[in-house]
Amino acid sequence: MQDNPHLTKKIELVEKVLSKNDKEAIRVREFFDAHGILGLNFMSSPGSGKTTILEQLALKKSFRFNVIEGDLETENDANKLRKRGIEAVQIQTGSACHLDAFMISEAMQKLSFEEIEVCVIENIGNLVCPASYDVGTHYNIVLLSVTEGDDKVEKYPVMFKNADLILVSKCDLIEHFDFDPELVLQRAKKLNPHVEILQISSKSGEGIEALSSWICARRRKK
Ligand SMILES: Nc1nc2c(ncn2[C@@H]2O[C@H](COP(=O)(O)OP(=O)(O)OP(=O)(O)O)[C@@H](O)[C@H]2O)c(=O)[nH]1
Ligand SMILES: [Mg+2]
Repeated sequence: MQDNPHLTKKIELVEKVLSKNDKEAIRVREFFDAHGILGLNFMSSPGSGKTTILEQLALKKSFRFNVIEGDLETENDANKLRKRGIEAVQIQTGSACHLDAFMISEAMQKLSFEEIEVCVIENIGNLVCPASYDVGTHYNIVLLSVTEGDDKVEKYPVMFKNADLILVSKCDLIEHFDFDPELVLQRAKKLNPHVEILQISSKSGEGIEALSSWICARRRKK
């Protein structure tokens, strides 16, 4: 096969961007580690319930957290969390389909970390781009709502391969959909044998306590 110089150049450019991002992500993680903060990256398709779960965690008050919100437009999600007493910064990417470590560093300047134990990043809603960018967090939490279908693990393997915890969200609706959480676990374990899975519903409250405990168990020493 002949070399395509345009393709080679594009690959080199993408690698350069990713390696710059990785270095910045290390700096973000160093900041978290130096300040005893647990960094969590929440990722999923749009509308699978990320913000609603964060609102539930805010009501529960099991740990002190702040939030960096990512969306293409609007300040809506940050405002929802502020109403619950959570300090939140909204990043509006305009067109970018993921957050990167530089955006996180900039947003962190606007947050106070003194009393904070956990910093949550709510990434842009999609199962593709966010999976490729380290944003300096310690764990990836990936939501898959029952309304999306249990085949998504196989269709979007990069996202689920990098998940530490999968939240099967909107499980209050499970009886209305052909969704098998056991199948999700089997498929996810093939990609990453260490992955954990929890069923959760912000409507019924199922799984909120378990998620809260999962996070509390991973808090750093202040
Ligand atoms: N039935 C049901 N609906 C839910 C649940 N969680 C969230 N929803 C609804 O799903 C919709 C989207 O929820 P969000 O929390 O905004 O989803 P998101 O993942 O933050 O969405 P983006 O930020 O746009 O990516 C809202 O109408 C919520 O009320 C749940 O557990 N059960
Ligand atoms: Mg949201």
